[in-house]
Amino acid sequence: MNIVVVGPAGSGKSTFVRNFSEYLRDYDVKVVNLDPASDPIYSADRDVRDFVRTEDVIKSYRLGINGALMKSIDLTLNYIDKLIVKGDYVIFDTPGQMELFLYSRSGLKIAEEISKYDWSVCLFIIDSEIASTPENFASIVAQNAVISLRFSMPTITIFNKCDLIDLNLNEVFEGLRDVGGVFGEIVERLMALIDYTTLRFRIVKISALKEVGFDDVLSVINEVFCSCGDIS
Ligand SMILES: Nc1nc2c(ncn2[C@@H]2O[C@H](COP(=O)(O)OP(=O)(O)OP(=O)(O)O)[C@@H](O)[C@H]2O)c(=O)[nH]1
Ligand SMILES: [Mg+2]
Repeated sequence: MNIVVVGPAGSGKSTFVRNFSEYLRDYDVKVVNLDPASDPIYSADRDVRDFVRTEDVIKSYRLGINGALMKSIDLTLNYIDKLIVKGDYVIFDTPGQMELFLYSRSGLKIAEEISKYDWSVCLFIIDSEIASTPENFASIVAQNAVISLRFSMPTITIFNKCDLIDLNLNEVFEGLRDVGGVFGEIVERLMALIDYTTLRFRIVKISALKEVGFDDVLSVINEVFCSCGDIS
């Protein structure tokens, strides 16, 4: 199966990819770097930077950093056949600028190509600190739904960096009930979305750095896989 790791800049995607692939070493696990802007911190079986490097795109196309990142993702699409690989678990690391990947046509095409033949799941890696207020938690629920819809993949939200903050989601849920006014109405409706996202399965808290919670990640992936059915 394919595991596509997405999340905001610095949330710990690459650290997760490095350590989770090591955790899965008894399987045929492959790692693919889809971030054209940074060298992988793991040994990649496929690396987009063999074909597209954002620093070169800046020079060749005389673009600023955001334009170059967009262009890099467009160029990545040309090499997608060379970047897709088979394995028991194929883990894809994605660019830090999640919105460029998520909202661009090329990003969407890349996700489509990845999930064409094999069952695919998205792991949405979030820094636990960001999830610690009711408002932010609600926006994460909304983002989870956006990722599922855009990529047509079940999306599991993973709360990372639990070694730094002990996220008490019961408190966050309590806080959500107390939010009033217009925002309260939005939150109330948004919470119904939890039933439609993989947050209903289980809250998964991990430390990608300290390798905590990886058993949970694997079992929730398998739960989602089973509930979606074998589409082979
Ligand atoms: N304490 C702690 N630090 C972490 C954890 N996971 C990642 N980090 C740190 O967070 C920083 C960013 O980690 P990366 O793995 O590069 O994050 P990323 O999402 O790949 O970043 P970009 O690709 O730049 O968006 C690094 O300094 C990591 O060591 C964690 O579980 N706990
Ligand atoms: Mg990274």
